[in-house]
Amino acid sequence: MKSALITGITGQDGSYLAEFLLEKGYEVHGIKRRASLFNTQRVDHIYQDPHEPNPKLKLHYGDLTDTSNLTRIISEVQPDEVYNLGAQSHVAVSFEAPEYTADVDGIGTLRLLEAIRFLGLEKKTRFYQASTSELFGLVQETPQKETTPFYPRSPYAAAKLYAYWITVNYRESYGMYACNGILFNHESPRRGETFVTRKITRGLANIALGLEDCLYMGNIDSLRDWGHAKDYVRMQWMMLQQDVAEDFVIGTGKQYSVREFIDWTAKELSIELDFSGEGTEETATVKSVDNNVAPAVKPGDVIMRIDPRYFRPAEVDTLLGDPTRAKEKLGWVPEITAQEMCTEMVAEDLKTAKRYALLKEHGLDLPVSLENG
Ligand code: NDP
Ligand code: GDR
Repeated sequence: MKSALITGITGQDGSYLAEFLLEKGYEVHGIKRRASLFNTQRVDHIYQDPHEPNPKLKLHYGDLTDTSNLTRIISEVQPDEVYNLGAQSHVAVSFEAPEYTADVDGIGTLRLLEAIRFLGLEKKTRFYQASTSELFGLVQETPQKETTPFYPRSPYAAAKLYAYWITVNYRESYGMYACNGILFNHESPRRGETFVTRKITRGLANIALGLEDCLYMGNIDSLRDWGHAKDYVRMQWMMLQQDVAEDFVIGTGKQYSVREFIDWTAKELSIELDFSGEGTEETATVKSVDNNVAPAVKPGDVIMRIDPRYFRPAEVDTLLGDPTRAKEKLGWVPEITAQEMCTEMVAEDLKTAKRYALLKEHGLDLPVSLENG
């Protein structure tokens, strides 16, 4: 039986990857951070009681900033594969916490690679690094592929640039099977609530049911290549099953604006929107609505405004992936379109909003914050 260690197992990708590897018969180990509240919601459904004989999923307390902890866990687990998905992964937050982001996302990667080498596992343990399309930043060619020059535009991207190159360096210096998946944005109903797609699906579902009034957005002209996290974790595993370690760009080859994603989401909720105004004055007003689906909304309601607080000091305006190499060499193609993903996300967020609306109707407290992210 193969064993895998996943950093970031409590995150979006980590949870899908853990499910995927368990189905493949792996023993899966994950690193979770100590938090003052439970933070394992995304993996609770696959959690196995450690008192049961031979649990296939084991969680270890740890942190990417803690070298001795990482070295001890790797020494205990002796993993065949390490997936480094742990990160301070929010681009806007990285401007607020640049040093911490560099430590976790950049040096954290070095700590893992060095632990593998120090423990003499460099010929046994294969290493996957969660690299990102944010490396392309201020894009130098369109679409972006493996040979496109990098131009990071945030502390997050600069930290991930270090992680990218140190992964290449350990491959070249020590003959490690170490590779980078340069992944474009991928989303799902498990996406963190402050990333743009989930902020939109959750926010508009809440507005449809009267739990919120208005969605406040940043730069809605921004263009992204959005895929589904399920398709992308399959690819992470495939990258570690080759004869030779190589880096791959993973995207869908299609791009849409944030404004289009807002429009799709509204349509899923049977709301027709009218976008008007420019720049920070732009708004989205309800043109028509089916009140069976969105009972709290009426024509004329302004349900989206721009709030400059969500603008970033430097923006990545456009990203579009060219996944040709992944298709030709690995036979990988994305199976879920961005629109299908949006449909799934809205359905899930609407379900949750209905539960909260019911609680509110009965004068009960809402179990989660409705903070707009
Ligand atoms: P999430 O933000 O959903 O998950 C990040 C994970 O990292 C969480 O489990 C989080 O723990 C953990 N983490 C954060 N800080 C630390 C730390 N100091 N030590 C250990 N673990 C930590 O990200 P995604 O699942 O979306 O992304 C996975 C990886 O892929 C990330 O590295 C991200 O940068 C990268 N990436 C993501 C893309 C995307 O579109 N989703 C695209 C390209 C790359 P906790 O739950 O406790 O917060
Ligand atoms: P990104 O994702 O920065 O691409 O990083 P995010 O969803 O945060 O932003 C995408 C684009 O939408 C614009 N935007 C807003 N973004 C947020 N979060 N909130 C808003 O209100 C808002 N309004 C407009 C942003 O400016 C941006 O242009 C994600 C993360 O998962 C990274 O970890 C990963 O590496 C990259 O994708 C690929």
